[in-house]
Amino acid sequence: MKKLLSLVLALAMLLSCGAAMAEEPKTFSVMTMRWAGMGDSFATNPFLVNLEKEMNVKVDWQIVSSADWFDTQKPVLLAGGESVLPDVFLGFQTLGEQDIINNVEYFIPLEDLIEQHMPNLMKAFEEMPALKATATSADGHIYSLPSRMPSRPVACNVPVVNVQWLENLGLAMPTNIEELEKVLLAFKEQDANGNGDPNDEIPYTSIGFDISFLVPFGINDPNGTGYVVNADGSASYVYTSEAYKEGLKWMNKLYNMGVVDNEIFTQDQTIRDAKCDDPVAAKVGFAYAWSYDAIFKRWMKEYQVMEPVAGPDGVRYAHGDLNGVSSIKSNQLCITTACEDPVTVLKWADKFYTGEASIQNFWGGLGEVTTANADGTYTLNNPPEGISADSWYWDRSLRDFGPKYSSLEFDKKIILDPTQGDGLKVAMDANTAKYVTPCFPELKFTSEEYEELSFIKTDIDAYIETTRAKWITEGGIDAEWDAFVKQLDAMGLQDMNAIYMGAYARYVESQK
Ligand SMILES: [Ca+2]
Ligand SMILES: [Ca+2]
Repeated sequence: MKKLLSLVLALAMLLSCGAAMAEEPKTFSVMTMRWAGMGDSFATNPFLVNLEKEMNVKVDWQIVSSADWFDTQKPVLLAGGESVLPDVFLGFQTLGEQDIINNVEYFIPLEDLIEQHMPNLMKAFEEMPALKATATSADGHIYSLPSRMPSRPVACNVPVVNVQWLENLGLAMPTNIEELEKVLLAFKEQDANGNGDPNDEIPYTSIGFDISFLVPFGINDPNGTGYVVNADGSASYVYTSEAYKEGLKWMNKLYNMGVVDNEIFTQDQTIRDAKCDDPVAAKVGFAYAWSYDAIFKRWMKEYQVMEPVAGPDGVRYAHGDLNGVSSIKSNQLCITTACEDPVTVLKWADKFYTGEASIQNFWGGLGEVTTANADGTYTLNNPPEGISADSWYWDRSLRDFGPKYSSLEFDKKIILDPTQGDGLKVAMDANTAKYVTPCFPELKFTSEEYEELSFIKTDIDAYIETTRAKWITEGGIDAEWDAFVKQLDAMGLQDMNAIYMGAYARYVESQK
């Protein structure tokens, strides 16, 4: 044992002498989760390889697979404490906020170090205060670095209509909910797809209840939080609001008219997709969709993203996030107390916070997956024969995981193919993004709040789901509304609202 110790000491001395002369690279371990079967090919991304040389560091990548991570490895590791922890965790799926805040003694507060050593991130915080607010934990510290992904659309789940059907029936593009109602009814009553059968059209379909359908009533909640930001900047709960009630009444009316697919509450994605990509005829008239190319496939050319219809108040609303849908993420990199040199890690991580670094970490290296053009723009290269673009990006980059920041300005320099994939999502913004209003962000809570929410929210969400399905298919919302609100209060809605409003106030405050 003594011999070993002296050997280690000698080695350490040798290393530190070596560092003084030849500047040995500083090594730190980075643990990151990849989806099962993906492997570690991303680590050969030229940006990451070159950055090691530039910063004179050596990253010891510790790749864990999603197949073992969540149920097995992560709980063991967090229970094992500092001696078994890596220096760094990377990726919001590797460690989430609850993992960090419930084990906060193992994580280094980074806010002062960020100020001293991360000029790129400081600039990003200044340009986009939501980035800083998202990174700030409930106790006011920043334990993990955030990301903003490049070229994300502002609007999500946009309204898509079959324009061939409109033409076949001589109908104009609907501009408000009354006109939409008439169009959907015409789709139902007439032979909109022109195959001789007036009864094989499905005017509107979705998988389960889709909150997008109530967007014309002023409900914008792309993060699925259950809360909306009102015009005066205050926030409130969606499912006890007048807008939600009126929206469901309208949906029930449409259901009774026979224009809402009566299988929405029973069908899964496979069944819905089969309807949208029917081999014989286009079968669906109207839907809210993310990538409508991926849904309508062979009929895609018959569909167009329309401007959102105006609601009862005459205003058009769209579903989305002004900072980019699902663009801002927290928990992308945290440093444990096992790390001896957090400053070196942060100096390395700061290099991730430029536009050029972000496109390379989101799609792939320059000269390989991405190209820097002479005019200052950037394009994506075509994937090798037989590989889909998305799997190529996952193979060659950190993709959704890790620090990134593409500014709104830098986004404009990225040129994507507007006919498919990520580029189509951005192109779909043309008719919709201008109607997007501020949305309620994903928030961070204290350990106690997470625990309380896990009790209250599960019950409340389940109750909301069952009442909603009944009110859409059978009606009765007016008669049952007051009892519904009373029941929610009995289930702890006011406590839940207080927790959310407190966390939202902290979020707003930490933008300053
Ligand atoms: Ca019909
Ligand atoms: Ca037909």
